[in-house]
Amino acid sequence: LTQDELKKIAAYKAVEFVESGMVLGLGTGSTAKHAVDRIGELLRLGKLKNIVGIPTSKKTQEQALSLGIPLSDLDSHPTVDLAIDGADEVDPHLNLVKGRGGSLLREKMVEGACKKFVCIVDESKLVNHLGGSGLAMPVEIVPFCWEFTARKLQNMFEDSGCVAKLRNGAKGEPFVTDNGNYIVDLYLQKNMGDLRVASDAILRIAGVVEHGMFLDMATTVIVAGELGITIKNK
Ligand code: DER
Repeated sequence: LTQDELKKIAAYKAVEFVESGMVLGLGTGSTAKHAVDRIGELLRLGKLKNIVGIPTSKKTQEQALSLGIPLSDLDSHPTVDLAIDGADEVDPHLNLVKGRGGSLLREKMVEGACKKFVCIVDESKLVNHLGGSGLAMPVEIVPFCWEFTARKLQNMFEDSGCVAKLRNGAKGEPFVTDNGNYIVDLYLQKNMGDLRVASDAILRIAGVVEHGMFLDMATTVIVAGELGITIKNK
């Protein structure tokens, strides 16, 4: 099975949790894309009714619109019944790294407003410790004096061998999020110790908007692997 086929299997399994009448958080990324497609298909077939989608990015909003999924926002629906979204890393406690697709702020707002957050991944996303795999730990920051903020982040985790890099777009310009902010990716040589301590320290930096550690947020993680599907509950 290809990685994308595994993503689709996990996504379709998560959509089995969707009931008619639900207010749904619609995730962002290649795994969540399959879930949104499936929801659109079930609505078209009449197997799901009265769904309201709360998109976690402009990209997902466009996809949902093209599928005819009725959309709204958190102002109108401050409580969301169920969110389905992917992740970049999942640790044994169901803590996540998200944001390598650049949508972490709206994802965290929507998923933070959910009664249930079902995370969908292929088995390659499972790690023992968040942020220790040498891949990016995204932090959304304001563009104003971004270097000042990036340097503070890098220095904060120098013991973990941290390198902070501004994320660039296709043409080498700074990547700009849906919210008009920049993203600094933190590359760590080893994990950042106590995640809650690290999370609080990052959020205390004035120029930081939000980071990609989703701690104690997923209620269920659906993992699709070569040997089948595993469902992990909090
Ligand atoms: O950017 C995000 O948070 C996405 O959910 C991402 O982390 C997962 O994307 P993928 O499903 O394309 O791997």
